[in-house]
Amino acid sequence: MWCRTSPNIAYDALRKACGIKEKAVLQIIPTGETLGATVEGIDVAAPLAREHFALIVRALGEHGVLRFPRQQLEAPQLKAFAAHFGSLEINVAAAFQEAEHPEIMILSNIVENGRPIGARDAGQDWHTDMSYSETIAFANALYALKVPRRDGRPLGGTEFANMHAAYAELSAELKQRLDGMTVLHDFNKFWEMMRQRPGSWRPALTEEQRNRKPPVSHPIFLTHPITGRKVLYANPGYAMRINELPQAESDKMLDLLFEHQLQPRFRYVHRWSEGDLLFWDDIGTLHNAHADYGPDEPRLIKRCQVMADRVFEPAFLQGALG
Ligand SMILES: O=C(O)CCC(=O)C(=O)O
Ligand SMILES: [Fe+2]
Repeated sequence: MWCRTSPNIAYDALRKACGIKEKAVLQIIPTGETLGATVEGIDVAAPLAREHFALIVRALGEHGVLRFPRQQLEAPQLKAFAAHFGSLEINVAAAFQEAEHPEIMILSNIVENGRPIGARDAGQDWHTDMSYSETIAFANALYALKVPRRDGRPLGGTEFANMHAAYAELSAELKQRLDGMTVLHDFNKFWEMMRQRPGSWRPALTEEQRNRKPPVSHPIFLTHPITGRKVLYANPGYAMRINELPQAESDKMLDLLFEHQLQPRFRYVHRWSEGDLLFWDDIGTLHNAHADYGPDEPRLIKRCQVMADRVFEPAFLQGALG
């Protein structure tokens, strides 16, 4: 049974509709924008109740980006939460992993004793996490410890684009024409683009790293496992070409799709607070980390990537969608 969540649904009605006990109720408050909801009434560090798991999966499909405010998480708890949704990825670049917890990556511009403690430029252009991987990503969990601020305003926001909406608003002709086509994605595209930026810390990928993540193809339209609706699955960060089109036509079509998918009406910015756990759907969204803060405005985020190895399984969906 689908529990649509809305700020207007009273606790009691929501509880009854979902058939869950009083203390298991959590509140999902949509931003009212194209993406995003705040999840209240849950301590992410505590064991995850089955009912909460189901509500979170559904809300993730519906809202794309979930914010769990005021959390207190250590690496094991961040990992334990994320692991409910799929296997955890250890990034192929193997840079800035938390000691003892290689599944946790550190994103930061902080330098301690002359050494950067994290990747300072992670995700600073439009992309979809791990579209370059044979098994794609399902979700990403980012936990904010330090948020840069200027004049009291938070900087370093993370912006998202809604690929359910982008697909829905493609013309019928384009939907039909592209249906069944596939896109080639390459990890090295984004890596090299970032590497070319002035002052980049990134070394060229080694042959071994490139061999571990060779370019892969995925359908240009995916059926989202949670919503059952189609999404546009192509992104400027990793998409190289549409395999079924001649090169020049593919280039033109990708440019058109990138422009389409990043229109302001599909976009939503998350502005961070310390203690936010942000959990987003990587199948139905793109994102871009805003690089609008300086080296003396510290940002520190811990990140845990969830793969889409379980979300397509009937047993997983049964547990989440009933
Ligand atoms: O730091 C951010 O806001 C997002 C970075 C990013 O793209 C990621 O963690 O996948
Ligand atoms: Fe990312």
